[in-house]
Amino acid sequence: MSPKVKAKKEEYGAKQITVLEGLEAVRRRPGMYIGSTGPEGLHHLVWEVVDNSIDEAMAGHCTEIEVRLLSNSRVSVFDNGRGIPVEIHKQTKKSALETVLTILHAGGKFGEGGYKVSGGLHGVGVSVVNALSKYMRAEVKRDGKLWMQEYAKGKPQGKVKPIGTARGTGTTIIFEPDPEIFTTTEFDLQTILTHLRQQAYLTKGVKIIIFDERKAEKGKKKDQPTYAFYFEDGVASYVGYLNHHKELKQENVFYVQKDSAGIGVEVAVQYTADFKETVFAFCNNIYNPEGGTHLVGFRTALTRVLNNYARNKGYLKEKDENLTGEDVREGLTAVVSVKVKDPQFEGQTKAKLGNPEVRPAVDTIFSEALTTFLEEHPRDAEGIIEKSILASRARNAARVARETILRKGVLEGLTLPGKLSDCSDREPEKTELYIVEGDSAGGSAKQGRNRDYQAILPLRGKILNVERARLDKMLANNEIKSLIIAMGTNIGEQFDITGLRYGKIIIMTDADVDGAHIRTLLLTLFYRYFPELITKGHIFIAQPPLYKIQSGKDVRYVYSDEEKDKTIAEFQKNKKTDNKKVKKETDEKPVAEVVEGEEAAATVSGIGIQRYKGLGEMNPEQLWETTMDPARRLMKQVNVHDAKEADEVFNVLMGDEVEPRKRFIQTHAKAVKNLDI
Ligand code: 0RA
Repeated sequence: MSPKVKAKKEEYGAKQITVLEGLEAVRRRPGMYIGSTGPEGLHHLVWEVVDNSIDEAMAGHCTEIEVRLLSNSRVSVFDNGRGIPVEIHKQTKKSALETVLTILHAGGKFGEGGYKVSGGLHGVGVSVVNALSKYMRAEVKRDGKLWMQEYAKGKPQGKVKPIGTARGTGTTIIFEPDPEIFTTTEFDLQTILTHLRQQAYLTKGVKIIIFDERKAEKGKKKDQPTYAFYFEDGVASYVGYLNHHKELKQENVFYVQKDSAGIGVEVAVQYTADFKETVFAFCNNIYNPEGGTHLVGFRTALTRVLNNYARNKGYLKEKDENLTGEDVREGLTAVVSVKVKDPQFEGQTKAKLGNPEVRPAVDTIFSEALTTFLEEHPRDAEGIIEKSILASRARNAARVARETILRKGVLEGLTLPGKLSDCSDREPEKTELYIVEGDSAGGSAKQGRNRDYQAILPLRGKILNVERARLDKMLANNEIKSLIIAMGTNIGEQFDITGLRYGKIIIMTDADVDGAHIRTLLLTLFYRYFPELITKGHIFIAQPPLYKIQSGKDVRYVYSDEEKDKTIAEFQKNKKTDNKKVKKETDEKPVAEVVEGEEAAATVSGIGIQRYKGLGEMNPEQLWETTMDPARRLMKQVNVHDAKEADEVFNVLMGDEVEPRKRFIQTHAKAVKNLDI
């Protein structure tokens, strides 16, 4: 054994072994560090590397970050910061660069107390990226030299060494995700653009450039576009972006950036004519979908300052009640971004900020600045206050409307609607209420059902279809009233889930645009007025088949175009086999002409295909077999996410603004091309 080798062996002391174990642990349980080994985890690698450059930018040492998507799933991230130090690190006795890239959580040790982006969902350190990469290369420009080290699965393939001279300073990290770890190693440009755009908004003054340099697939032309994000005004630019295309109630975006007791606070606000609130909260550039103490501080300050202003300027008279939090949030677009040294995250997904000291910091900085803004921009102030007062009136009007229904319809009458075909069972664990669109489908459902436990309530589509109907007006609508009475839960403050008469409430509409419209409306109704029915899993959507396909006596109902093609192919194959004329299979998809209506069922070499445009086209027996029989039917249980989405669609489809509605229909026209429009 040569002395050199021996010396090297001594270097691999106890410390080094734990290092290797650390990175081995990352490879053994990648999910623990990056959440998943699917596409999300894969992109996490990029976020992790870019975060380090963003830290350098936030510390004021870096102005530009370049992200390149290279061929073979490689990604390169360059920043013009100070460059990761390369000298020997005291504790590890290795180059600081090697330490940062090979030791878990070593990344922050060299910082000088700046805010780390790390600490939230990301922030596991670039060494984790290294461990999960088949190949990595780090290049550092420092002291006039270009330093370099390469790694494989996290292990250095040599020492950190100078490979040339360099002007300026900076760091480049190139990595290639390990296909042994990830289910896919293909990066999605859109995902990367969206994330980096957001990071650019949150890091004022940094320029992020993205190059897609991947080679085009065979036969596909591909240009290699460049994107650059640079926002001088930080989150104020973000709010402007969120509000483009929206009707504004406030001309100038409110903006403040200030530090208080070591907490950095940045807030931007602009009101629109929307009914919704769009507020994003971030801590150390990490989005907090569940909010947290920063959001609480922001909201309390907003309500208090707007009420004070409205009283002082006489918008609210003595007899008037204060504006509620809900009132001042209607039409609000805001971004709240805080920088905290030691962030604590809590909640279901560790995405809610918990630090208590953040709340008063945001409250103080935001309320002072907003008070000044309102004084200096009286026209904007007027727009905001008028919008909030309008929201308050609408809410009161809706409440009165609801209470009227409660008194007149549900509470006094208490008679079940005449068009309800009730079931005989009375135990909600067993019973189901089908809400059916249209009288003819209602007729089929009535005849096809099992009357022991299935009740049918037909709703007349036309009435529900009135465009631009407001939800509070809906509540006064007889169709909706019937539904509420049939369900037995009452509504509003009187809502009582123990009164629920059916365990399953099933929305059964046609597979066309009108059907989708009515479904959206019903889901919105449930989302806003009966959320507990959704969270407790009582709401379902029936899934009628799209086609009936028949070959001889073999009858199949299929629920998608894909399934249709598959079934036809299967039938054709069987036929060929039957005829003992087995030819070589081709890849060609079966071409089948579909004719609508039972009589005109299309035939493709003896295969009958019938497309169902509406529930009414099925006879009662078919409806039972395909859509209502618990043993055979397909149903989708509605979750809060679905309903929330429907609520958003509802706002677009039925809101006061015509433009977004037009846009929505245009952008979604493709998605619904198979439907009947
Ligand atoms: C700590 C100290 C210094 C630089 C960095 C960290 C640094 C880390 C990364 C990661 C990606 N890009 C980066 N750029 C810089 C330098 C301290 C000094 O020069 O005095």
